[in-house]
Amino acid sequence: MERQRPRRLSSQAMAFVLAGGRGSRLKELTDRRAKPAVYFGGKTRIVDFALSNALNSGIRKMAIATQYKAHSLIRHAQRGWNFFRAERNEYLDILPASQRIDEENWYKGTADAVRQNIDIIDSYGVEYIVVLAGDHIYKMDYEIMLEHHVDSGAEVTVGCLTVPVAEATAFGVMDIDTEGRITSFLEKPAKPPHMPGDPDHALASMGIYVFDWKFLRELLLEDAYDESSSHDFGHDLIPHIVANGRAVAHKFTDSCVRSGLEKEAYWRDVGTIDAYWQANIDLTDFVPKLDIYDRTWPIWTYSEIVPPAKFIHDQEGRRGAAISSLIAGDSIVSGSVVKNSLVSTGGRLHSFSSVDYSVLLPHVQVNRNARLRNCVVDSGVDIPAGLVVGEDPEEDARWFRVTEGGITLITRDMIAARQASL
Ligand code: ADQ
Ligand code: ADP
Repeated sequence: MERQRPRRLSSQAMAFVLAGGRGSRLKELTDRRAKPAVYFGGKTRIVDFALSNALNSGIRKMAIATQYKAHSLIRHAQRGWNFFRAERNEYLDILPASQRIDEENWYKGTADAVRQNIDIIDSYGVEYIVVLAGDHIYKMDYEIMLEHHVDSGAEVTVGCLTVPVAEATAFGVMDIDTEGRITSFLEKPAKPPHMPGDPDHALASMGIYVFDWKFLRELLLEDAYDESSSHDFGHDLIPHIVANGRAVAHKFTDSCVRSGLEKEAYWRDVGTIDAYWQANIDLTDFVPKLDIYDRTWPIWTYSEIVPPAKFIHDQEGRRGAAISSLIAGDSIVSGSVVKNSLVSTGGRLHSFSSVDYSVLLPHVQVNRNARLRNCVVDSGVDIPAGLVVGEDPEEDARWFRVTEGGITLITRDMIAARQASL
């Protein structure tokens, strides 16, 4: 009988999570926090997916490179990801830009974020480095990607998936040969090449990479002296290895099938308000493609210890109810009806209000007679009594941000501006 390969590569690997980008297409949701710190799924934040994947894959050494508006992210990591113990050879380091060695510089690019921390990575004593983006929603077992990397003898293994050609301008797009070796790599091409025999799809990089640390270390030191380089993985390092070395593609779908994690591969960038809203609302499906209830692959987070969500009749006897919705702890739904929505921790929904197809971040208050439809409501917003959003786009656009897809983003500042004008 064939014996199972022991799970071991992850114990020789570290995860380096890139969490420095702003994610400006999320508009006012990232005015005060970096995209990885944005809440997702009622309790978690976006970065929890990459970190949980690493943890569940068996990786016990991690670093998070932060830069833009890092406070909310750092606070979250300190509160939620503080269980790594040096005594057990486990580490989680938060690496803010401009506070390293004697450099004055911020991270010039994603590769520079790794380069400026070479000494810390050296101290972990690992063979492999798994470079991750802190801003994607998906479940993935990186052990399988590490095995593929070692078995194929690649210098870099790039996670990839198929995307519609029209969307491929936002990605690194590659061609591969029959063995999966990457033969060309174009970062965000204006006219993306399609896959052979499939004019509608392109093979896109997920922006996640596995390297032998020794190999990457050398390359980063060379890159640092290259004045033509923007010190970015997608723009500089990956195309360089494709042209001069051995880069191999690791297909996300195949990886999912092998790990048995999801019935259907699910990966989202949630880079825009529309995509962010949709991925959250996807969780309200009868059988969502992304299973956050899988106890074999928990998505870990920081969460306050709070009382359970409560649903009550109001004093006039109107029922407080939620249907096809995710309601986090410390929420009170009193004489209000919630449908196909997410209410994060500490939601307070009052009588005669309704919430449909909306994503409420923590501590949102919806006062009496307010109606919300197709909204994303930022944390701490107090929705005034009687406010109706999602029924008259022109009126909504006077105060709030209405997206092309018809989703309305509401923040504290927007509500304050509206109230001040009344
Ligand atoms: P993008 O996502 O556009 O493309 P980028 O903006 O560099 O690339 O962001 C990648 C990750 O690095 C994000 O998590 C971001 O927060 C972080 N980041 C950005 N600048 C940083 C800096 N200076 N310091 C630290 N962290 C930083 C990349 C690849 C593409 C690939 C897509 C997939 O370049 O080839 O297709 O990801 O989404
Ligand atoms: P979180 O992202 O943890 O929900 P908040 O939404 O409360 O945190 O705040 C996001 C970030 O904005 C935090 O870094 C917080 O310190 C900061 N912040 C909150 N309120 C204000 C404010 N009125 N002015 C400036 N910064 C603020």
